[in-house]
Amino acid sequence: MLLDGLDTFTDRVALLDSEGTMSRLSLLEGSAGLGEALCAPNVDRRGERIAILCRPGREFTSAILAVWWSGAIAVPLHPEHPVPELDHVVGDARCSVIVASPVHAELARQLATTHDLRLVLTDPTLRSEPPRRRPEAEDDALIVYTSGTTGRPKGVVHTHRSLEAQMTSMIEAWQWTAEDRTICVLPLHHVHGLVNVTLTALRCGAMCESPGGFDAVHVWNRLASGDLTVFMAVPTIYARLITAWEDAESDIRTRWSEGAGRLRLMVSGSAALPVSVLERWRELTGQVLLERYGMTEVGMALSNTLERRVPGHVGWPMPGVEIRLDEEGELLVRGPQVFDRYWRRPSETSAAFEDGWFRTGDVAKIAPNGHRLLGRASIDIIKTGGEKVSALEIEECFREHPAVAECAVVGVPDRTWGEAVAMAILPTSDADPAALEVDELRDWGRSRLSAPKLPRRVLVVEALPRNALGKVVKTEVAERFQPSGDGG
Ligand code: MLC
Ligand code: AMP
Repeated sequence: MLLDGLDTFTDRVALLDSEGTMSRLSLLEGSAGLGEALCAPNVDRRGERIAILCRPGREFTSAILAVWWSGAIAVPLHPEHPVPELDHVVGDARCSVIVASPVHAELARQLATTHDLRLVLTDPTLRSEPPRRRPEAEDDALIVYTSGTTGRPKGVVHTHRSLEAQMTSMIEAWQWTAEDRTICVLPLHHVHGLVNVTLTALRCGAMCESPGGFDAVHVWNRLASGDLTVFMAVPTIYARLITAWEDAESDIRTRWSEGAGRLRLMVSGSAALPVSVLERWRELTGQVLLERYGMTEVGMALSNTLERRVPGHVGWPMPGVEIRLDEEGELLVRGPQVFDRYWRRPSETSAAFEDGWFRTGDVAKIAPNGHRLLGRASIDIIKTGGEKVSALEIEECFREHPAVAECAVVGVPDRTWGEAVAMAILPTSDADPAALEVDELRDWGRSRLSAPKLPRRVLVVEALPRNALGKVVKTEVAERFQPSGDGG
């Protein structure tokens, strides 16, 4: 497992962040030292939930390993999220400790006060021998929050065994080795950035760069540098890289294209990859993006292969994954990668499984060249920029807005974001029209909802379309939004 293998390749570089490189040995000892601090002065943390509010790079990676050395369950938070969303996660997970980077100390202190948590700051001077006692494979390791069709985001519990199964499946399918070097531009509170990129690189002795977020010019320069072998991102990121290339001078374009052509693998996932993006990327770099399909609950389920990549298709089951699908219908998944349960939601957990198979809620079709995804069963789940958001959660929030009497949220196609959050509003009788401008609504929502949930398009209506039972007809709401090239 990941912790057991950390003392291999000890002299190799584990990661590169704004402070420079860090060897696997330093990471091993540093994380063990932080793990001790989490348990000081001799508290058994096994099974407790520890929130992580850390900068990507050495601080985040040391923190998650430290949580695991202590036997606790990691609950990664996104430091940019508004306080109400962080409160929901920390409260729902019933965390007892928060480990934070010094730059996030103030926010961590606020959360610690509200939820009565012990606060531990990352500290580069901590060092220790790794403890002998390791978590068991069946122990809970991670809770990541995901939006659903009911209520607020829920916690998806992965064990050490399910994470291990995900990592080894990806290592086998995509032939990761210790020679690989990658860059993580995705957030670490989702499986894509956390498991697929950061932990899998660590698991096989590869190196991971952490610039701390996505910046198109920086990514192009790193792709062009010759230092990287593997790159993984969501379709929106490829779309934005294409835009940045088109905005660049011709000598820069040539350098970027030539350099990016030398990576051994570029993967796209978390949302449908438009064939137009795949084709344009091939024109710019010579790389054929390998598209795969996954989900927080199941890790990576379907993937094109290194040898065979079919545009518009998501390929075949990943190693260890079993799928059930009649010709066309809801995709069901089974295998050791699948999560254990939704945190403290037994009825939602049992509703999500059918005879031991996990119901993905995605509609798929078996095609001669691999599987195709046709969409989601629920119209209330929107994927924007690779982030899954719940229309119902956004509606609930905006119903509190003084100018909003009623509202209905849908996802509408968008070239950059895949889907854009669009909201039809029936205003209150005395609503100030200026308050219904999209920028005003976004600003109002910013302190309540994370960025992907803020509406990009708004339509003021005189009535919402309803069926005979009085239920809003979302398909009709979506039709009222005229096609638009780009949500900005
Ligand atoms: C940011 N914005 C978004 C957004 N992210 N709007 C809609 N959808 C999103 N996902 C807003 C910002 O608030 C800002 O608004 C404006 O867009 C431009 O911001 P930016 O700074 O340029 O965006 P950036 O921060 O660079 O974010 C874009 C992104 C990010 C694509 C890098 O969204 C991202 O990391 N997405 C990936 C999410 C992910 O990891 N998903 C995997 C889930 S796991 P304003 O008003 O402030 O200008 C999973 C399983 C699997 O799905 O299969 O992998
Ligand atoms: P999340 O719940 O954030 O993990 O998102 C998982 C969802 O993203 C899946 O259920 C799919 O709807 C979607 N998804 C992931 N990969 C792909 C893909 N390659 N094509 C289409 N949809 C995808």
